[in-house]
Parts: sequence; C-alpha cells; structure tokens
Amino acid sequence: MKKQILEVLREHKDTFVSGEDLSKKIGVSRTAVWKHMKQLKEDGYQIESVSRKGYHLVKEGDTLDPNVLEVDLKNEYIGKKIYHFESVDSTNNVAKKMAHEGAIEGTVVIAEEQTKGRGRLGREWLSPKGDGIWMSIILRPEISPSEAMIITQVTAAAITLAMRKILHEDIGIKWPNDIVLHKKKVCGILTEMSAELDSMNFIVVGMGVNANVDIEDFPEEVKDKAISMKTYFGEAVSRKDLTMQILHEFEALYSDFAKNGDIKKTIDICKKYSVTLGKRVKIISRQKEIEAEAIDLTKDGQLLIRHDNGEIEEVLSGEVSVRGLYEYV
Ligand code: BT5
Repeated sequence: MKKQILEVLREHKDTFVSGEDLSKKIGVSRTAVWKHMKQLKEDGYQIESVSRKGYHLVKEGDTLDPNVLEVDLKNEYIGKKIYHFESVDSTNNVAKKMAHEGAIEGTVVIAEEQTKGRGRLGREWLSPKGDGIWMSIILRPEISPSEAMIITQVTAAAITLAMRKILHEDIGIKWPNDIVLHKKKVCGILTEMSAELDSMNFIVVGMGVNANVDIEDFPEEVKDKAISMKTYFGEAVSRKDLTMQILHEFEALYSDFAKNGDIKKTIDICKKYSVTLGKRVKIISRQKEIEAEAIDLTKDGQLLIRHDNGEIEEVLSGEVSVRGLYEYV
C-alpha cells in the first residue's frame, strides 16, 4: 500500500494529489491513505499536506523499507525479495535459515541492528541500531565449495564501485574482506556456505557498512581502525542509495561469474583498488605469522606473496588475516 501511495506521489512530483484521488486510485479509504502518509513521514519522507489540496512529496526518505527498495531497485534477481528487520542476532544467521527453508537466489536480509553481528573466525562485528547497512544475500551458484571464497572478492568489488560512485572518494580493498576509507575499515564482508564435500547448497554473503555509525561509541580497540562515512564527511549519507547501488553493482559482477563463468572483471577491480598489493604485509594464520611482500592476486582472487628469500607463495583467503606493517592497511 505504502508502495502504491509513493508511486502516485512520485508521478505527481510537481503538484498536490488530493486524499480523495489517492483513495480512489488505490482503492482504500481516506483514513488508510492518511495512516500510510504518517508512516512515510516517520520513514523520513518530507510530505507537505495542505487542506483541500492534498499531499505533495517534497523529499525522498532514507529508508531501507523493502516496500520502497523493491520498487526502486531495477535488478533482475538480486534484491527482488528483501526482508527488513528491526533487530536480529545476525543477518547471516537469518539468511542461512531462510536458505535452508528454500529461499530463492538473490533474497536479501537487512536489519537495523544486529545483537550478535559476526566477523570471521568467531570475531564480533559491531552493528549499532539505525545507522549502518547490515545486510546478507542468499546465493545458489553452481560452483564447487573450493570456489566459494571468490564471492568475497565479487562483493568487495561491488561495494567499492558503489561507494566510489556515490562518494567520489578514495575507497580501497584490503584483501581479502575489508573495504577501507582513509586507511580505516568502513566495511567488512563475511562469506559463509552450506555444502557437501563436492557440491554447493548455498552461499550467504554478509556485509556490514558503517554508513552513518558514530565510531566514537565503539570500544577503544575497534575505534582506532574503524571509520564511518559520516565521520569522514561530516554528514550522513543515504543508506537507501548506497544499498541500492551495492545491490546493483553486485548483480552485474555476480552474474558475470555465476552465469557466464567470467571473474576477470571482479579481479581487475580488486587489483585496481587494492590497498594491499605492493605493500609489506604480515600474514597471520592459526599456525604462524610471516612477513612478506604482497605482489598480486591470482585469477581466482587469492593473494600472491613474495618471501624475503624470493620464493612466491599463494595465500588462501579463508585462513588468514593480513596486516600492513606500519599501519592498519
Ligand atoms: C569482517 O570480519 O570484517 C566481517 C564483517 C561482516 C559483517 C556483516 S554485517 C551483516 C552480516 N551479518 C553478520 O553477522 N556479519 C555480516 P573480520 O575480518 O573478522 O573483522 C572483524 C574485526 O573488525 C573485529 O574483530 C573488530 O576488530 C573489527 N570491527 C568490528 N566491528 C566493526 C565495525 N562496525 N567497523 C569496523 N571494524 C569493526
């Protein structure tokens, strides 16, 4: 209903639409129209209402409401179905449950808050209410489990393109799963899968974007290396625009890979915007820590490093953390 009201208001951008016309067009009572207007205003839409003239949409709201996103997003299948929650433990958990119950490829789960947001290897992902984009996508690619981690690179490339389009700023990728702004982490990606030994059931890729988060409220150990777009620019960004742009870029790159078997574009983007390549890095795995030079990405998105003795090694993304030697990136 809200969706239809919004469509009519948009069609009459420069004029007022009377409550009576709206109720006739949509086939509901004027009281129902009034109630939905109230909700739209609560979602941040600026709607002028003048007696005997009706309603006029002055400014779009910044809402992650699926009723609005599903209308505005011009994708074929990523985000055709969007679920939005006020609070969940983790959008990856919710998406995995939905995937087990048969949710279709491209289903998106968004939450305003996560009470148990997860990073890799059981680490915590801070996900305060209302200011971030905490989102997971369900995927059903026909690939082998060993290829699943490429989805992290597809996502990193998509988010980087989206953020750069919206902010025109220096956004980079810290291999394998961090997006950085001004040398600090603005977004993290967590790819999880359900698979048999040699066949994939589904993948859930989760992304946490610190859009308008107040980093000052974070604990000390995270504050130093985290950033939000709002902290950097001094003003809030539109979560709605960014979410739509991310889903849009993601569909293009993911389709290349999953439908056409082409991952080159993703890898080229990951290389172009890498803040890791060419740097001396510390690779931290469960067994050991080593220092080496990050020299390239393989065609499957894994990191190539050169040891001090000149030996070249491929590092698999699932197992390691990478730190720059002198700063976070
Ligand atoms: C990640 O892990 O960066 C993956 C984060 C994925 C979050 C999304 S949100 C939607 C979906 N649902 C989930 O439950 N998760 C996904 P990792 O590379 O392990 O980094 C985790 C580390 O980042 C933590 O140990 C902190 O040091 C730091 N950190 C935690 N919260 C942060 C935040 N909001 N911004 C920046 N850094 C943060």
